[in-house]
Amino acid sequence: MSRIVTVGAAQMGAIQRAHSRREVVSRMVELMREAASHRCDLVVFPELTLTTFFPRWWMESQEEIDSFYEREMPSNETAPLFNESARLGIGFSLGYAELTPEGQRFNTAILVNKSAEIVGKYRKIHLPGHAGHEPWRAFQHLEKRYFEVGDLSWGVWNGLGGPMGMMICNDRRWPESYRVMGLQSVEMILLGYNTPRHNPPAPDHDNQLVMQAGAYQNGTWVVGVAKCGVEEGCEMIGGSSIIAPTGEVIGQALTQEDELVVARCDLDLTKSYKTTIFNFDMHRQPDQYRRIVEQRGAVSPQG
Ligand code: CDT
Repeated sequence: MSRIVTVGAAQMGAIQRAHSRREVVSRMVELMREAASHRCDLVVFPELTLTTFFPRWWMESQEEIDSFYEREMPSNETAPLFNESARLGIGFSLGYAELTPEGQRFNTAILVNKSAEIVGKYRKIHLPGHAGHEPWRAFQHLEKRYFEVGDLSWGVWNGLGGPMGMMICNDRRWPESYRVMGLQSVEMILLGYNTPRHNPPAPDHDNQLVMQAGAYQNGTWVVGVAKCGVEEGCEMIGGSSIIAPTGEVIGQALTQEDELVVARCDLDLTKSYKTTIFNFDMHRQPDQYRRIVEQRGAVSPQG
């Protein structure tokens, strides 16, 4: 049985506030068709794909805030994606703002198999930015206002050719995100991002290095997919990348627009890492890592 998974990183260009979900979904269906024509097993869409990146605005009207969330998945507006997935026999992952029947709000990603069934769900854990209005910023980053911390940890699921997991945007900067999945033998991590070129407090932070490190240190493929371009005056980075377990970038988007990057990923490439230098069972020393789960912030050395 083949261990090759052909993946399409479906980078999306800017989505303005005036763009309807129907317009966005039709762009996504185009990318899905292109992926199918390249015989992709699955196609990966960005974080919060269906609307503009709304946490850039301080909003007070609940009705206005609610307009950015999905109450059901699939819905009338997103059904074409699921229909096309089933018709073409292609899986996908999709990020969206989730409003649960209990009124909880999460920054969510789902994994959908080739029969258009949702097989996995992840809710973003590392929410960046701030919760209060900070008018000095050129734009807000209010994920801490609009979302709760995810409550599902990081799962790993079979069903698309090998064990796959998801993380979302800022998670990619944190080694814990990768390692929780590494400990479940993940072989491909799918992640979407919306990253402003300039985060006002720290405009110089690197993007790709973290994904390369996470891939190598856990012996896994990583597929990082941007929503990019100039959205409502805010420039967001592209550079969607497919990264091998070697840590090498083997495919990368060149534009800041809708663009599909395709790679044939041999999941068996993960093996030499997982069975030698990163044989976790042989080499990890969890007793010595207690501080990681027992402490949140950094302390200073005594004396
Ligand atoms: N969407 C998201 O998580 N973006 C963050 C930007 C941080 S700037 C406050 C990122 O880590 O790319």
